Formats: sequence, structure tokens, C-alpha cells
Amino acid sequence: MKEYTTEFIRNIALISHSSAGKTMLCEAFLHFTGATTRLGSINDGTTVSDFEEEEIRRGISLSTAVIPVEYKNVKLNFLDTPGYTDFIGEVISALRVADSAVTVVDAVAGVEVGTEVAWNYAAEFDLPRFFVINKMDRDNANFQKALTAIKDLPEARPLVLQLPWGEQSAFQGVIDLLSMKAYKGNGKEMVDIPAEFADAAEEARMELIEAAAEGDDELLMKYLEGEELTPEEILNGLKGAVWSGVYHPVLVSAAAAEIGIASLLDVFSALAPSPADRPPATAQGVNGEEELPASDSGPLAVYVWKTTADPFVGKITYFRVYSGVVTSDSRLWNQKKSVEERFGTVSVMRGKEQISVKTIHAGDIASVPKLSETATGDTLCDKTHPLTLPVPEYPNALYRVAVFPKTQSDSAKISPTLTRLCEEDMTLSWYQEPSTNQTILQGMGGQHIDVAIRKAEKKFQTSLTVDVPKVPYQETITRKASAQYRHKKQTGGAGQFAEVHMRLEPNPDSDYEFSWEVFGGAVSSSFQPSIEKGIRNVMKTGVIAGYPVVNVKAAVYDGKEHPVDSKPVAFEVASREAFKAAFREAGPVLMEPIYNLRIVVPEENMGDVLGDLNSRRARVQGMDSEKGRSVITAQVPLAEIQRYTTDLRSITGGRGVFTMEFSHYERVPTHIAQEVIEARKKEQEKE
Ligand SMILES: Nc1nc2c(ncn2[C@@H]2O[C@H](COP(=O)(O)OP(=O)(O)OP(=O)(O)O)[C@@H](O)[C@H]2O)c(=O)[nH]1
Ligand SMILES: [Mg+2]
Repeated sequence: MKEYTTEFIRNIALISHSSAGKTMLCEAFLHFTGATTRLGSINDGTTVSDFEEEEIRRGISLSTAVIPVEYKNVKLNFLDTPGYTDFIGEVISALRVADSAVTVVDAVAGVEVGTEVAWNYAAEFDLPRFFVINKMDRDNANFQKALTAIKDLPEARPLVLQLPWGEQSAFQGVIDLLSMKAYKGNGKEMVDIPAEFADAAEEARMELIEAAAEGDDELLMKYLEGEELTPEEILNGLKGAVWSGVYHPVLVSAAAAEIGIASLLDVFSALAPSPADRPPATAQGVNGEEELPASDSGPLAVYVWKTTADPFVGKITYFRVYSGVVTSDSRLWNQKKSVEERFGTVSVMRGKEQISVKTIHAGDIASVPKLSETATGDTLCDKTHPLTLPVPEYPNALYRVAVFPKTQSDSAKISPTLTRLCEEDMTLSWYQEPSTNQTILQGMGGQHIDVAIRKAEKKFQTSLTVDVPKVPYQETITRKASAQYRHKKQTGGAGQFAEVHMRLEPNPDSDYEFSWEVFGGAVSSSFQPSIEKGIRNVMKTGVIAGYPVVNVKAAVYDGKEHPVDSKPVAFEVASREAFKAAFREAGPVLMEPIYNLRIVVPEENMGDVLGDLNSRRARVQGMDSEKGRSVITAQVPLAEIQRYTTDLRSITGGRGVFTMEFSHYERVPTHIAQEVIEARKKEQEKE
């Protein structure tokens, strides 16, 4: 592969709802430009992008693949992202390093929820955005209908740059309004616009020229005075309109039928910004923020946006150079980890293929194997000029499982395996939940976790089983109560004696407070630490259902001691038992975690979603309908939504999405608390 300098590079993220045709578009680009000799297929699992075993098995993309396409004198780095919303983390990472985004719209299905989610993320990254209406060859494909749906996306201002030459089985090419030519088939052959499309093309071109002139006063004057604008003037005007996000060009294709391929590449080469056309990146330096235009001569700033681990290939680090150049056999400084990393052979990735290149110029995307410490989100730079590039925000987890090792040997590997899996994926994490003593793996949905569990097995030889996690309940009290306990063992051998009088009170402001109110020396204050230890231990393990105790104030106000038999351990026991007794008298209740949910669904599903929320003890807090979509905000107990990703999918036929965030703990209704307590009792009987 040739070496490309900044102005000849385009970094373009392909985003959409699952199955709009992103992977097939990449496949068609590669085939058209001669990088591959035949067009791969999703069904046969032979595409360049979807090379992972799990991607082939499922027939969908699961992670972002880099597909560099050499066309004329530019290199277009397409980032083929997964559309399935479980893998949104991959989309965010791709958008982070892209200079523009292409939203692929299915000409039959139109704008789907996943399309909108991806579109909104691209807006957050302030990227110039394009639309491609793909699958124009399919039965029921409808360009106008898809275009109307696009107009309903938030802040979308579609600008038609291409019209389909026919639709469905008659789709045979693309009418390009910039060149006013028709691209036949894949586009190798250019012909005059067929007569029956001449009027429509003229009309659409007028709109395009007006849009091009809109951002440029001089151009606008010229246009209003009826002067003809040159092709160059139009292109420059359009660049302004597209790069500033005022207009979003609409293009058409049929990827699997390889129609409209050259016309897409022509538009992207001409109209998608190069890294140098984008505003400079901002990095944190030693003396504050630094602006970094994409330039080979700037200070070195390299952002790591993706990491993969594989027992055979080893670790591969994907990076984008924001400023400076990267060469093979060099040393780079990782500012966050404070280590120097040795870069061996630097490569350009094409799917799983590593194509070694000598120099990676500013703005380009490449990879390097076997870095020791560097992880996704890190910045690499020159040791003498430390820089840190910003890491995007990833959404909170939506789905959790408790994981268990299948065998003894898996048990030893569970923690390193989970750590490695999570290193690869910014939306996957794991932790040990102290209140339930379970190992929790959390991510964006059932498929996401399922893929991770399979990877653990296939890549890291660790077999895991999963289950719905226990809800991390808490125990607390609702009123003041006192109790006393005497611990006495004075028969034979060394005796034990301690008596503790304790009062408990609700303490909403903090989890635990203690006061020592023993006056007159009934209990020596030297026993206070043991008494507190007893309390802390019982607070960890709970009193009524085995969950941690929170929000209590404990006061020891009296007691008794024995000159010989009172030992610290005796007071620990007495204090524990006094606490339990007082706790049971103090109106004990279970508390459960409540989450804030924000659910976006098509309007027609609103009734069903609300009905379902009702059955989940939800408190609906807001409802909003806009452009055919409803937004519902609600507070719902975690116990009711542990599998909401799957449930919402089935209620809405996959057309609903949601986010969730922990809000607070709240009292569990008595009948449900009773069930939890009973379950705990049964468990204890088994133990
Ligand atoms: N008829 C027709 N089928 C297409 C076209 N583009 C893609 N397909 C088919 O649609 C299905 C999905 O295509 P993909 O390229 O995997 O879609 P994707 O957007 O990458 O999907 P995800 O990876 O799940 O996000 C495959 O069976 C393709 O063969 C097209 O232009 N016309
Ligand atoms: Mg795909």
C-alpha cells in the first residue's frame, strides 16, 4: 500500500441500524477498487470486515473494522461499525477518530431506532454527516419515503446529491447532480442523464446550487444575479455547508448488487473532510491545553481507540495519529501509564490483514502489535512533550450477569480473563459485588455479554456460566429501639463476660455513626474498639436477610464488665448480639436500588411500554412525543429491569432503546421484602 499524507486521507465512520448494509458497502468498495478479486458475502461469512468467528456465526458485525480503500489518489479509511445497539461502544470509539460519519439508511426499512441512535452520537462528536440510502435494488425500496424519514431525524437537513436511476429491480445506476452525469451500474461507465430523469435532475440540482451558495455571500450574489457558478465554486460552497454541519448530503446505492459504488467514492473523496480540514484537536499539555492541527511537523500526539487481544496474534493496538508522524521501530511515551512503549512494525489494518507501512502521517489510522501497558483511551506522545487527548464518554451498563467458573481451573483464570476482555471493550466491565458476594460482568445487553462469554471460552480457555445477579439489597431501620445482651461463659476454663446496652436510630445522612454514652465506668472505654468491631461485622452481613446494613446510628449507653472475664472478644460478641436484637425491634426494612430510565420508542409502542412499566413498579416521571417517537422517563427498581434490554426489544420489535443510571435506594414493599427474607432463610437452612 502507498503512503498517504494528511490531505489525501479521509476517515469515515459508517454507522446505522443493524443490517442497513455497512459491511457490504465496504466489501463493494474493496472489490470495485481491485483490493479484492471477488465480492464477499455476509451469508457465507466471507467479508473482509466481519472476520471474527462470532461475527461469521451470527452474520452481523460485532466490532469496528478498518477498511482502507485506495481510490484515485486518496485513501478512504472506512470504519465499519456494528449496528446492533449492544455494541454501541464500538460506534463511539469509531466516531471518536473519524472526521465524518455516513449514516446508512435501508431503502426498505427507512429510518430505524438504531439509525437514530447512531445519528445522534455522530452529532455529539460534531462530525460532518452524510446519508447513503442503500438497498435501492430491493423489492419495496422507496427513495422518497426514506428521504422523508431522514427529514424527521433531529436537526437533519438532507441535501440530495444523487437520485436513483430507477428503483427496486429497475435500479441500475445513480444520477449525480454534481457532475450532471449518470453513473451506470457500479459506476465505471458514465453516460448522459436519461431523458426521463432530466427534469427531476434539473430541479434537484437547483436546490443543491442554492445550498452551495447559501454559506458564501459572494457566491450567493453571483447566483442571485443569475450568473452560472463554476463546478469548483459549487464544490467549495458545498464543502462549507457540509463541513459546518448545515447540510447533510444524501447519496444512493445498492451495495450487494454493486450499484453506485464509484459515485459514492467520488463524493466522499471530494466532499468528506481530510484530517487537515477539521478543527485542530485539543490536548492537555503540561502548561494547559494545546491546539493540534493535523500536521506532520506538530508535536507527536497519538490516540489509542481500539485494542484487541488474541492468543494467536497477540495484542493489537489501533491508533490514530493526531499530530506528528509514527514510524516502525520507534519509542513512544505513554503519558497516563508513565511508560515508554516500543513500536515494532507499524501496519495499516484491512480487516484482519496487517499491511506494513513505513510511516504513518498525521491524521492516519494504523496499528501496532504487542505494546505492553497501553490500553484504549491512552495517548502516546514524545516523552519531552507530554500530551493527553480526551477520551469520549461511554454509556452506563444496561445488563448484568453474575458469572461463575465451570471448574476449579476456570476459577483461577476468571479474574485475569475478565480483565483482558474488559480491556478490549470500553462498555464492558466487571466487579466483585460485596453485598451479594458475586462476580458481576456488565455490558450493554444479552448479546454483548454472550459474545464476551464465548470469547472467554474460545480465546482464553476459561469456561463460565452466567445467571441473573442477586439484587444488592440493603437493610436499615425505621425507628429508634434499644436492646441489651449479656454474653456469659463462666463454666470451666477461662471465662467470658460482657454486657452491652445499645440504642439504634435511623441515620439518613450517613451509613454509620457511633456514639459512646457510657458514663461512670460501667464499661471501660478500652472495650469501645471491640464493641465497634462487633457492630461493623454484623453490618456487613446483615440481620434480617443477609444484606449490608446502612443508615444507622448506634449508641452504647450502658453495660457491665467483669474484672477478670471481660475480654475484647466477649464485648465483640455482646455488641453484635445487642445490635441484632435492637435492629429487629427498630422496624427493620429492606432497601432496593432504584434506577432512572430514559426510554425512546416509536409512538405506536408507547401504550405497550407504559403498560409494561406499570407491571414493574415503575414511577413514570415524564412522557414526550416528537416526530413519531416517544420518550418516557421513569424510576424503576433494579429488581424489575435486570433483563429490560431483552424485554424492551420484544415489546417494540427491536425498535426501542433506553439508558439507565443509578438513582437511589428505596424501601422494598413489604410483600416483596417478605419473599426476599424467606428466600434467605431457605438458603441459610441449606448452608
Ligand atoms: N438486496 C440488497 N441486499 C443488501 C444490500 N446491502 C446489504 N445487503 C444485505 O443485507 C444484509 C445486511 O448487510 P450488512 O452489510 O451485513 O449490514 P450491516 O449494516 O453491516 O449490519 P451490522 O453489521 O449488523 O450493523 C446482508 O444479507 C447483505 O447481503 C443491498 O444493497 N441490496
Ligand atoms: Mg456490518
